[in-house]
Amino acid sequence: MKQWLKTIRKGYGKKLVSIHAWNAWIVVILAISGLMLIGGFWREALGIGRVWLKWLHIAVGLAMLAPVVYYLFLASKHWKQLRNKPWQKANTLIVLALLIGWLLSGLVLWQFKLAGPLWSNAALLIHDLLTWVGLPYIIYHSITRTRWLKDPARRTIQINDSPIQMPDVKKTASPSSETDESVTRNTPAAMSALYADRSLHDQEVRPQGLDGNRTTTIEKPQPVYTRRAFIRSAVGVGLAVTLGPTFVSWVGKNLKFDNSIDSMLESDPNRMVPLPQPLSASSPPIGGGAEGHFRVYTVTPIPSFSNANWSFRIDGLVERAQIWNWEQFVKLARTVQVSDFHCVTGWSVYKNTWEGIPLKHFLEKAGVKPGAHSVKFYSGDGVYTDAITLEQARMDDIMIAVMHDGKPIPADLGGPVRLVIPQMYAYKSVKWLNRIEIIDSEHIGYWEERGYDKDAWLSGASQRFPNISGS
Ligand SMILES: Nc1nc2c(c(=O)[nH]1)N[C@H]1C(S)=C(S)[C@@H](COP(=O)(O)O)O[C@H]1N2
Ligand SMILES: [Mo]
Repeated sequence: MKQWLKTIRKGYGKKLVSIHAWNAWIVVILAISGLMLIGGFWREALGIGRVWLKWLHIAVGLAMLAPVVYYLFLASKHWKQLRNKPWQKANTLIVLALLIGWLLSGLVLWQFKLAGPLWSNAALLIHDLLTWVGLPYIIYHSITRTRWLKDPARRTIQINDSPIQMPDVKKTASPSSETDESVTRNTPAAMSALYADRSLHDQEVRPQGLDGNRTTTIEKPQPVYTRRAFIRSAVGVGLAVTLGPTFVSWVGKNLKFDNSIDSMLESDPNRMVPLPQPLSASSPPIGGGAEGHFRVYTVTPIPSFSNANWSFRIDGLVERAQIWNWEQFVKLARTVQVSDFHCVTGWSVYKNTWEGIPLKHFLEKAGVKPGAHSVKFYSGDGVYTDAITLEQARMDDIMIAVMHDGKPIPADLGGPVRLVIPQMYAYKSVKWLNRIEIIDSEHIGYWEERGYDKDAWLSGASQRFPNISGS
């Protein structure tokens, strides 16, 4: 074991450098793919590519295990090198905590079915939080530390300035001490695509005293400090402007500032008349009010409807195909039920009080013909579809929902009418539902065509509330 550790630590400085460089690239790939996975824009634009991107993100995320574990073997030695460098120590700890936090929460998100919704929720929150705190931190550090931001003219002077340069270069040549030193200095800057380049030219950079806390050999008085200060603040402002709004909206969503369903309703583009009136079980909602926040997911621009362009129909293998306009549809008898809502990406909304028409009622009214195999659901967005088997469709708690917690469903969340299948992951719950078709074969839904599991059963989640019939 000791012998083995020794072999591992051999060439310690160089190893740290290459760990750092590898890790920098891994973080770059993870950051880009991760941000694309979060972004609503890319959700729309990528289509099937999103599923590949997700696998790439997972695979590269797992690959991050290698440099992190490798580093942990070298950590004690590295730590000694950092003795007198509290800032670098703090920095190393922060970066390590970030990487390990991302790794662990990412593992849970990857295995969301095993983990169950509670763990996935926590993991997603942590994963996001680390991203919005950690990513700006890492970007800031790598940018303010990369060489291309420094004055090239000055660099040239340094290189040609042999009397100054000499002692350093010599030091570099001595194997253990210098390599370790340079690494110590570089490690904290967690990510930099240019890192490898930087370490190559390490000795020319050295005298510039990159870190305030580093005691360097000779330092010429330079106006560059103000320049660097300028660049730092410019980068800071740039980051604040670009990442800030997303961060703020993320905080807002999670701390319930503004993405309340009420505010969605206030600016709701749907114009349905009359509005549905809640049953007594809906208002106040028997579930006590939903806990958690819906993330608005859509693969198309959010459609909007009015009485003029909305209708609802059931057709296909049925005895009595039927079509309703809105005035007729709001008169259909509704029931109320409470259920949890789980997305495969890790978030959930608990205790939703839905009011609507059980799917079963539609099937009975229409009369399913023999030979029917599946029930296909169409979205009014013209793109999204999904299906379940006829047997599944007979479950009591599948609902064509019209109201949520006693209010109309806003367009953002699939209103005026959306499907709710409480015992399956939410990608089955088609938004802007406007057509049910009974078909004689199976149908592969939008996300299933793009890699999602056809089997969307919630395993970890047991229904916490029995179905409740409205009155
Ligand atoms: N028409 C349509 N329905 C949809 C989706 C969609 O993109 N378009 N996304 C599904 C997914 S993956 C989830 S998690 C839920 C999200 O519902 P919400 O946007 O109301 O939070 O809607 C489902 N139904
Ligand atoms: Mo989802």
